[in-house]
Amino acid sequence: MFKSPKTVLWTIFGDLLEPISHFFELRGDDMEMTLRWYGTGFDSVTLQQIRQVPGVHGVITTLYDSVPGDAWELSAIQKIKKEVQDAGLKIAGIESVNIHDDIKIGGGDRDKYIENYIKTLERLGQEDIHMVCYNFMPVFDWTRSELARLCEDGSTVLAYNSKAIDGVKPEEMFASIDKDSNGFILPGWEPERMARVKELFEMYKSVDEEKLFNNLVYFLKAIMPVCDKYNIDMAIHPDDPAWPVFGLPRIITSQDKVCRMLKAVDNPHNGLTFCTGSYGTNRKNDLCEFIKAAQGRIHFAHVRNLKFNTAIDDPVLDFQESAHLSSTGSFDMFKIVKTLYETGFDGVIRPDHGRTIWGEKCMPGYGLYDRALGATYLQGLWEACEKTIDRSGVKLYR
Ligand code: CS2
Ligand code: MN
Repeated sequence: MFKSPKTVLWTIFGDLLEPISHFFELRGDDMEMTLRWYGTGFDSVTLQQIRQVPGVHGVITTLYDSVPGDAWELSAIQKIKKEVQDAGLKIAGIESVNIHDDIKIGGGDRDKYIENYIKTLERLGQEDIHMVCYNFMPVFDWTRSELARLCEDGSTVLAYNSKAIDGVKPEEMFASIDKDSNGFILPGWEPERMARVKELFEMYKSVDEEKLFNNLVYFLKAIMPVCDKYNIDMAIHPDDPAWPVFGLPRIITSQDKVCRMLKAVDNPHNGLTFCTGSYGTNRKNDLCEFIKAAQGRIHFAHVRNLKFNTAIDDPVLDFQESAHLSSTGSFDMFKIVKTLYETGFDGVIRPDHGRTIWGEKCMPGYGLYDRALGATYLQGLWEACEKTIDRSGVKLYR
């Protein structure tokens, strides 16, 4: 087994150091396994349950009732931080601090909203939170045609069928998502936002890919000083699916486009959420080559599997989310984890959407059970890497 001195220390004294490890960078040079948690009152999963998932010491959370554009109150950040710590966990990062549409569009009020975003980052930094996931998708966050497709084993999963999506009007998309959501408000599909769908489409009319890209660069350049000051890693989430939908531009979709973005603001704090299930929707993306190309800039990894049901040249694209295991989907999950490992990734990682299993009543994709299985599986793959691959010469991220 090949281990750095820090990891060796952790291996010997881990039990003793564990209670204070949340307050110092004491863990080994490992990745940090987490679960996403939406907050009390929003999530069906409790912190106490998450605490019992082996190897999970942190959560990824947000102020779920915050509105894009508002500066987060320090007291609200402190409150959720305390709640998480009282449950024996730590906040490993935020997903998401959402971006106001004026910033994406380049509207008249963008500087005001960027100022607010900077205030939020400052306060997160003051509270020792150093990773922020966000996305730059116009109007819709992720898009699926079904939230509960029935699988052979009786579980249900999120699915995408291009024919079904092509037949839906954007303004009907919300109703179709809402009816399947088990009564939960899904991230990116908040009713206030969806009430304005037509207006939003109007606003984005003059925004093409190039304009959206320039607006992203403008935003990133403005926030880098505060990220430098507080050591905050910004981790942009890919567009899901990774191509334009409903005629709206999408720019975080492929290796070329993402590398251009990383170069345009060439600061290590300008980095990625590498979401395999989002980039992987586009079968032209070679996930492992992409990870190598983004080496050093992947601050957050969402690692999940997809199962394609149509051939690569079929005009109809149909895929569904699967369990995390390679054997249940189309991706080679070991190769993905191994590539992350070999390229020095030691950031925050989480299983992504899971299946709904064992009769759980939960937000589609965000039940406890299948994500816990995913977290355990991913840690198994990671351990196999640690025990067989020498990365002593590899520059780790942090
Ligand atoms: C996605 C997104 O990873 C995911 O679960 O479905 O909702 C993601 O959280 C956002 O795009 C990040 O801002
Ligand atoms: Mn994701």
